[in-house]
Amino acid sequence: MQDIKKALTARADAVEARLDALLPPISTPEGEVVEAMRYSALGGGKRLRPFLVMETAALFDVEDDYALEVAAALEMVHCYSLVHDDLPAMDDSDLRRGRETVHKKWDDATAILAGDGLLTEAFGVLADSKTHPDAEVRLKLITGLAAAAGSAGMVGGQMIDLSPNRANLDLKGITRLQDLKTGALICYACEAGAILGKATSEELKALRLYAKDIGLAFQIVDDLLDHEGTPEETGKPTGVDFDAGKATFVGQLGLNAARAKAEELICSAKSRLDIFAGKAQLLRDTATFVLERRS
Ligand code: GRG
Repeated sequence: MQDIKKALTARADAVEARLDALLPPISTPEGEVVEAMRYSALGGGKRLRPFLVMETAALFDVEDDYALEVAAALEMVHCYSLVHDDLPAMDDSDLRRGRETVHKKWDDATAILAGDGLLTEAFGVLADSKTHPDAEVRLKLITGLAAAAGSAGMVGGQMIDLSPNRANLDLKGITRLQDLKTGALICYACEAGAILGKATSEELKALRLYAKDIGLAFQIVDDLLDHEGTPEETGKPTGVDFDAGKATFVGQLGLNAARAKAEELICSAKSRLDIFAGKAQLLRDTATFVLERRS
């Protein structure tokens, strides 16, 4: 666990510096929204998605500078989703990454615009030739992110999460919801590394299956932390889904079976990487990290 934590921190520092450069503060009147974007994107978070982009790209010896642009763009989309998710119209949360949420620190309108700004900026970063010299690669990165973040991915999952039927979902329904809401961006993170690395279809398939397994395990662990974690550990309120009466993996399976399911998925995720042999060790360790995380 020590090595993976060190590797995560090193990648997170690089992503932080890149985000800082990509979102420079400005002093004109619209600078307030940039301040809110920077507040959301800088200074916190595990940076798991950027890490997955960079480590999957490393499997194919992609230059770190290219992978870092994609990692930063994806983190912008993730941060936008958190800012909007915390709004009163959605999860209505005051605490994120151990700090006041954007709409609490500013107001709802600024939070909406900050999220919109981050989402839009992300596609600008992917379209920039700094991200990759090959326009076809950039196009694949853009269409992939649009699919993962849009109504067939994260936005669709969030819609199901907010629907009146949410409380009555069965295990299949919860799995689909989470595949879209949380899994789609995690899957894109691994796909992006494969796109940058011009992976074979077999390699792409292996990474997609790995991502699907860790994405679901990530969500089950999120449910477990909602029950067993504390706001000090997670940096956000706990017991929220339970109090809201939402159907969750823990609610459906019970604590022990939910943990066993997460363990099984992590074991499966690691086996998906066999074709990459020793080169994928950090990605195997990442799977363990997803299972053991407390935040
Ligand atoms: C508003 C379109 C829209 C979507 C929101 C991702 C999301 C969809 C909502 C977040 C709510 C939530 C707590 C989901 C559970 C899993 C999850 C995505 C947790 C947050 O991701 P982490 O743990 O956060 O990677 P950090 O802060 O480490 O980046």
